[in-house]
Amino acid sequence: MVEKKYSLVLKRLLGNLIKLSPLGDFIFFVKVISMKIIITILLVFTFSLAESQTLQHKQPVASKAQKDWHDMEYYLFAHFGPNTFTGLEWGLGDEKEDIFNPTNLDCDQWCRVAKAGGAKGIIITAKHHDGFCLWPSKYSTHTVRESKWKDGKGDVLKELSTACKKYGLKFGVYLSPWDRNHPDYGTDKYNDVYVNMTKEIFANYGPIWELWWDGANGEGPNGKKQVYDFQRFEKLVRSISPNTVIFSDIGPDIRWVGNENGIGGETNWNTLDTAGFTRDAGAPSTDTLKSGNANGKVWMTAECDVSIRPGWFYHRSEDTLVKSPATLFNLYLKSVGRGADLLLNIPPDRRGLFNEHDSVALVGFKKLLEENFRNNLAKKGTGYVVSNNSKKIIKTLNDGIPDSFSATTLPHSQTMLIELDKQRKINCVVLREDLSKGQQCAKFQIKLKDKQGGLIKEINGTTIGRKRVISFPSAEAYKIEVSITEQKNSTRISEIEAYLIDERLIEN
Ligand code: FUL
Repeated sequence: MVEKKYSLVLKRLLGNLIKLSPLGDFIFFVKVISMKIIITILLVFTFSLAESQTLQHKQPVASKAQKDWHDMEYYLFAHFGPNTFTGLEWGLGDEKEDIFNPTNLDCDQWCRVAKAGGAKGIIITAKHHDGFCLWPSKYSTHTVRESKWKDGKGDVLKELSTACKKYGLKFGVYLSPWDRNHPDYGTDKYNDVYVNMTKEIFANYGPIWELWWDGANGEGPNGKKQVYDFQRFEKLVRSISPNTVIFSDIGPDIRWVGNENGIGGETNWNTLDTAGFTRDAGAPSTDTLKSGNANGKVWMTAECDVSIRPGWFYHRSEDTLVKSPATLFNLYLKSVGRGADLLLNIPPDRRGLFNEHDSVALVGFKKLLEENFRNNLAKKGTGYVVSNNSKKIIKTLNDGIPDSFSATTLPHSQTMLIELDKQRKINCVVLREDLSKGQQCAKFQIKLKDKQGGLIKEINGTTIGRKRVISFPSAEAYKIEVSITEQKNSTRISEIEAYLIDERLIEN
């Protein structure tokens, strides 16, 4: 195209020259040569300009492992260890090993409850800050092996990793860098210990889908603080298990959301700037972790961790304080519904079981999710992209399949429309953005309209991301118009859904 255009212009120019010259043949020769040179220069210039623009617009995107992790939406945390038996939240590290003695450990039961609660995986505290190892590590003398549980023959990681495989759940490990027991803590030797423990866990209990590096970093038994070799740890995990996603306050794969209440940012960019920050000290502010950085250089989705109880470990006194299914549903809206993932802690009790109170709440939560998101009213309508008063049907916009996104039309400032089959009462709209080319939408506007186009309600929001659930007091609507009012590059809306959820579940 470009070549043709420039040839035409040059032809016209040189053609005029020939008409004026008697040396026709010579001129013709010069004409051809110079035309070729000029075209080449123009082409090189055009292509390098285009390339530099592509590079400029190249945005971070999720790796395959990060995308798969994101699609899991919600999974469980299991805080278990000496604290379960002492009633502490942060063990001191000097607890007698015998204190760890579950009377009826049954990891199959954990998995059955997880499944019945709709969770996709379980991350266990293989080692919390007290240093006690739930597996018989060769690199510690403070483990299940030294306890009287199963005469020192027990291995919680073995039982849980086996059960997860059996039930089709992902298995994750929390391996606290902070260790209040290990005699080498605070010295270089401890980095070797941590590396060896990591190797041990991956070799004996893998595959490990998520590895959790907790941010708490205090003093060890000798009063010293550790300088962790996180670069070495990361290199190790990448080499032995490239598909594992690593969590820490600042990744490398998943970031902390900046609070332990399970609440994601209403503005939530999947990108973060990590330059200048370190894992053990000096993460970005909790607000930044919550919202991400719009132009952040690294893809790093937020994970919202929260416990079903006030504490992370089981305490009998908290049996009456277990979150209700409705509260969990609300947390789902504020985590997964804001484009993050939800990590919900269910602490096994002293028997080594998920407690009845927690199990009932979890199953109730799943029921609420199913009941309230079963009937996608947008699916019964017609999806369009609207530009300059004309509308074009886009079937994939409301087919209920988020990955069916079709990039047939992506005008710079776009409006999508769902016309329902009839005027319907709705109180929840779900938007999904295809993130395969990066996250783009910075501001959106939803207008609910009646059949004649009369405005019923207007809702403004910021980011969309993988999934954005917007709930509001019920309104009758025929049209749901979604406009992108500010964006980085063209936003790829992959799905619009509409629901009438139980009014009592909406916190407005
Ligand atoms: C924190 C820890 O100090 C808590 O004990 C808990 O494990 C929580 C998930 O992370 O940093």
